[in-house]
Amino acid sequence: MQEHYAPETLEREIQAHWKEHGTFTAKEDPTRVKFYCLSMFPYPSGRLHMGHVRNYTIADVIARHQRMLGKNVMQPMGWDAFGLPAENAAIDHNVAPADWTHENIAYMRAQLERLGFAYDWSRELATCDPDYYRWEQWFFTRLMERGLAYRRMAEVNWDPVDQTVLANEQVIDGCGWRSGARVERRQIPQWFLRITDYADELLDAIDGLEAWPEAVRSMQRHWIGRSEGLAVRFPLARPGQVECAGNEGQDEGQKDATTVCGDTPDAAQRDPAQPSERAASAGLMDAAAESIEVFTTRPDTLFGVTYLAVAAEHPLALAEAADNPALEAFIAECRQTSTQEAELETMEKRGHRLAVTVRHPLTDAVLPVFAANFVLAGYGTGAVMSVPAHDQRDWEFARAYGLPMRAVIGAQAEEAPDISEQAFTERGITLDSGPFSGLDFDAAFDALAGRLEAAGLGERRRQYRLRDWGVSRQRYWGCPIPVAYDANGEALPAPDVPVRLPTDVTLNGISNPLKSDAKFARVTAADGTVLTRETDTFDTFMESSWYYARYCCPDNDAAMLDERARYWLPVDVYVGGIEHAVLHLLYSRFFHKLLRDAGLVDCDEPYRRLLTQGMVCAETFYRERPGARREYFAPDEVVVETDDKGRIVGAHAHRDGEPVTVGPVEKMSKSKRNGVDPEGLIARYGADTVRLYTMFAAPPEQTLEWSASGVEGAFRFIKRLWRLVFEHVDAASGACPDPASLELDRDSQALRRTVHRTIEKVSDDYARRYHFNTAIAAVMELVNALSRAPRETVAQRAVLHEGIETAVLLLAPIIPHAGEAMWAGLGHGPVCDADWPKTDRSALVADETLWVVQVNGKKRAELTLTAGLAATEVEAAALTEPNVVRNVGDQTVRKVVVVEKRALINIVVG
Ligand code: ANZ
Repeated sequence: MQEHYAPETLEREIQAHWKEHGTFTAKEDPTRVKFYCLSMFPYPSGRLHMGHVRNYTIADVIARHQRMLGKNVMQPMGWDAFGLPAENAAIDHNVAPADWTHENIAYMRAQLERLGFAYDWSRELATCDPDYYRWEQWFFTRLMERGLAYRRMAEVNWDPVDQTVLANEQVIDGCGWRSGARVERRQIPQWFLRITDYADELLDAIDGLEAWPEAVRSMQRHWIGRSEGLAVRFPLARPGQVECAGNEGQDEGQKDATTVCGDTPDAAQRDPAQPSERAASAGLMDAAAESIEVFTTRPDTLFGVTYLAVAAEHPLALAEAADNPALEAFIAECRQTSTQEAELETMEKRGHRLAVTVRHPLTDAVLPVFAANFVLAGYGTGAVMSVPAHDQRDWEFARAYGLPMRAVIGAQAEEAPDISEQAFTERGITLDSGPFSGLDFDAAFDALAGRLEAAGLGERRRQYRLRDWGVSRQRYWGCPIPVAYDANGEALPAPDVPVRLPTDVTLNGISNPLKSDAKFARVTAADGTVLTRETDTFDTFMESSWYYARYCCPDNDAAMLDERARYWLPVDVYVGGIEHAVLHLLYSRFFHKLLRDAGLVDCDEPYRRLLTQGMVCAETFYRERPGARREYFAPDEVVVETDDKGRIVGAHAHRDGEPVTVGPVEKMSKSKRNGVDPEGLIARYGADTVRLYTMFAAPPEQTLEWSASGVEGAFRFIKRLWRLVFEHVDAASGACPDPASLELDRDSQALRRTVHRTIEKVSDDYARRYHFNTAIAAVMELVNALSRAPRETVAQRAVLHEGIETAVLLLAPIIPHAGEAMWAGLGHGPVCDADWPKTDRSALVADETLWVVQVNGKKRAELTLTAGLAATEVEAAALTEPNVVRNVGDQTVRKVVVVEKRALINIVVG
């Protein structure tokens, strides 16, 4: 017997075998059903952490299970290899980012191999490899041609001391991470992809993503944020206050004015640039600025408008600021503060009254205008009609600035709401709205929209929260944007795609080395003109937006994608972290649609099913230190004290025996020192134990709370199964007959029923619910039953044999190495190619049913009856059972309830 379970050598041997035989190399085969299983690829940070292990184990189990179901499975792996950490490491350790990245890739690849993942390594890709990013560059130039990539001014974080652009993560509390200087916001030209052109399709198609978690679908919906509303123009009452050429001689309050932002609604949707930019590009300040356009989703509140508020960077505010230092200071202050939407709700509402006033488009009342910090420059028109009675932000602002409020919506007709404490924000019936009173929301919307449209003062509009995707980054370690500029600053596709990123650079931590690289900066066009190269690189979300497609044909050096992408796509299941719910998943859905519209793929969505795994958490241990930061202890630096139920009640440090505080269970992290290094665990227990434990500890979507004793338990279980298998192999004499063809005694029938019920349950848990923890629990129960089973007769041994084989097959995707060894021990070929066991339905039919009999809800007896009896027969049997008879005594039987499904009989007496 292979007595000893020795994972270390066993796993290495089996991994070597897989490698040598190319077991997991996937080949396109149109005659077979394909299954593309994908995990979000890692950033090569240096070492795998437990979160990676969990993510990749989940996907691997799914992939191996699908293979056993007979699918043609492809499971690739690669590296999201561009990004800021490589630059930081380069500065800290004085290594080139490329070298650092490649070393990390090599190390982490070896770690992944040690975990026994069934990857097709022949498809491995790294996004920093020119063979990869050249196609991104090629595709970008196609997008430029089609007007889907364009350049405009946009804001960046500017460090005035280091004279450099900072990434968001380099801005700490508003200051540059290195210089400590207060960061400014600056406008520089940047590249954008027109994702807003796809806003409707991206939104509408979410309904079809039925195998995605609802949370992710709703986050995406919200991010796209389509609002149906009305653009309304409020004519300027004193246009002369704004320094605009071209408005001389026009009547004050003229109503059929043109819009202040100078855009058609259509253009505003195509390019929702900041209004200030749009205005500038439309030559606003030269044109007649005769009205302020607002966007509202509540036109029913129009009669309640008591003032307008514009963003600090709205052209009207900027124009007035030219000779108003106080306003200028206010605008500068607004620029400093972030305009995160979440903060807009909670921050103090502040504003500055402008000299300009407007007229209400229907009542003609003159209304004041404020520049206000709660109006976003980049949303809608950068201006809002303020209705303090019905909008809480407006209410707070009106309170602070002593502005009037007019209630125009009530819960009932003619019932004014109480707005003394807060705004009444619900929809209701219009009041005090002239001819528009007494209408519900929809009717008021229609009537007011119609009236304003007829007067040329407004139109219905769809507005999106989604902005075009800014893809320029002022960083070195990224894919060069394949653009060059002629002497006039005209942007042209780079004449020499692929534009290779120079890798022999020195980073000083301040400026982008591409800027000072004279060789890189110049390029000559086909006609001999010298062009200046773009030195910005792409946002790394660009590379991760299409890698799933390139895995289908990573070796094609003549095309970005080929017919193999049509075979494999869409991805059948995509496994990754919920933190990518919005940006990565939305960008790659968008990119997929771009690829489709370029004829490169033929499906509409990249990922059919999405599985978002939960965090891996563990206890924290710390000591407070007066005047210093908390000191955290790693789990191996403390001794924990537990109560008799195994719960942690206290802990002390190894080093001094003094107590440490047991902190909350938190996500494993370096800063809290509560991480568990997968490498150490694999060395101690083997990869199969780590895999089994991570799959057993929690269902994939839920948080996994780490437990060292759980790992130990998983290890013991594998050893038990191992022993069961090999003892059986040793004891077996000759071939086992198929138990289905044998006459079985009652116990063997029951055991066989357990075997097939387990197949049924585990198959469902694997395929439909992805609840591997309950699947494992079911196999554990089966193993318990098998260990106890008699093995005297041929029939008993046949059932035992079937049960043991079943247990091995059902666990093989989770513990693939031990699975291979045990399956080989049972006399078969590779388990990864074995057929997934099938339920024998005839084995499920019980010829007896065990009933529970209750009297007034209390269990009084168990009754074994022939299966399939009529309810009256069951009832009769229950009423004559001696213990039941005793308990009923001389009371009257009022009712007998027979619950067939639960095999339960309740006798109601009294
Ligand atoms: C008047 C009004 C009355 C509004 C009322 C709401 C309630 P969503 O649904 O998110 O699209 N708004 C418009 N542009 C804005 C900007 N640039 N910055 C800040 N707020 C802006 O929200 C649309 C609503 O948000 C609009 O409807 C507008 O306020 C405000 F009882 O107009 B509402």
